[in-house]
Amino acid sequence: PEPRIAHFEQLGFGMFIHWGLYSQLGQGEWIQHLGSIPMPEYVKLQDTFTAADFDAKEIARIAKKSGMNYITITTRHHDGFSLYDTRGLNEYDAPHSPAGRDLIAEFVTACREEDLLPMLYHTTLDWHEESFKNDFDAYLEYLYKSVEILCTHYGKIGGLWFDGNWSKPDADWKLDELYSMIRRLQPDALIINNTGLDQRGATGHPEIDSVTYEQGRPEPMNREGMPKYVAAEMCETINDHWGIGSIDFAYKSVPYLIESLCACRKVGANYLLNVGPTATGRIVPIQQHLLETVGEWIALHNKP
Ligand code: FUL
Repeated sequence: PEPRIAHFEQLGFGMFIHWGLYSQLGQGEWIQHLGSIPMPEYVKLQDTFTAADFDAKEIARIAKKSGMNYITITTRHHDGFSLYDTRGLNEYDAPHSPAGRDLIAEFVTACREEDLLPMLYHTTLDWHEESFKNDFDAYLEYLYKSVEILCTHYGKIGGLWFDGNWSKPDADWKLDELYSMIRRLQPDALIINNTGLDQRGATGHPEIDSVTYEQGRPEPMNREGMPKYVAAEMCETINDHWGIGSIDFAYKSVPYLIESLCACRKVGANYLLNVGPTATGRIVPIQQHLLETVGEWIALHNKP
């Protein structure tokens, strides 16, 4: 495998973070769409987004203590709101909210301090940008400029984790252009795309570095006929929501989480375990406790 892929495969366990405007409603990251919330209503959430408890260093410490080696955070989810400074592309971003900060800048710095690989989830499906519906070329330009910002203002990033191409399976997403820009600006960054398709689909583009499995048990990968050696990653959430579900107590147990991690590792896949921080950006204690207990088990396991 190429060095970035070999390195990624060794990381084993990562933290997935779904956090954004929707976290204030406590009903998952799809609530704008599923709850048919009109745009003028939904965007008001920007005015109350304070990030008052978002402490990237604390999150990185929790990940480290939990035996994790990387963190993948939603820099922008389907609602279109960016946790980073879009530098004039639009004003639907954290710096233009009461938070007034570039939260992704804080995130990448904190990851590096704890020797964690910062991975950036970025949506490709966008409910906020008009052009997504009526001028796809203009939308792609906006999307690619957005990704360019992430590739140029945050130092060396671990990679991009795209999600949403499945929303327009027949569209020409011009992925060659997007991916070659990433290779040029961030040669060591991984390119991952949660295509929502099967193993084949996920590797459908030759630049993809890792196959994603969403909430399923990964199987030993059949690499026959694949354009190159790729890693694998299974993402799963700690209860039934990605973005916080405030009355969701369907928590997975510690043995279940350990079993999931083992199920991944025994076929060489990474386990990306999701937490949904609160409206203000704090990892909820019960989630922290579950994670850190898995971390204790990992620490025991790694003792000679
Ligand atoms: C899906 C998304 O639509 C969900 O909101 C979530 O981000 C999950 C990891 O991927 O495709």
